[in-house]
Amino acid sequence: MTAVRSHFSPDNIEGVRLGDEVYFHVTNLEQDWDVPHGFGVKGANNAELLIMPGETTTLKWQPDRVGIFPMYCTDFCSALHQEMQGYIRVSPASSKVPLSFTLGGNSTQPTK
Ligand SMILES: [Cu+2]
Repeated sequence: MTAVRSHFSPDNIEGVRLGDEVYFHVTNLEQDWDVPHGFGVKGANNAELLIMPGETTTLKWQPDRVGIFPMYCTDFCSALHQEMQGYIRVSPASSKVPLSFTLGGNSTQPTK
């Protein structure tokens, strides 16, 4: 995903299943050198990321339950910092929910 003031893209992820290992590769697309972004997921055991402009870093996350998990920017980046967030839905291991992701309600789910 990408991070630029003031959103992540995508910011809504479906189709993760319990037992999956999830790798978030987050790229900071800022043009200004002094605007790092952070990235954290509720329930992750490791600390959040700090991503400098132009860089990509990776957070590994293994959800421990079914449910909705917020992800968010953890570094104050602008007046809209608190809007820089999104959600991941974790479904049961037996679920058939396909992996899909959206930004602002525009589905980018691949065709079957
Ligand atoms: Cu931020």
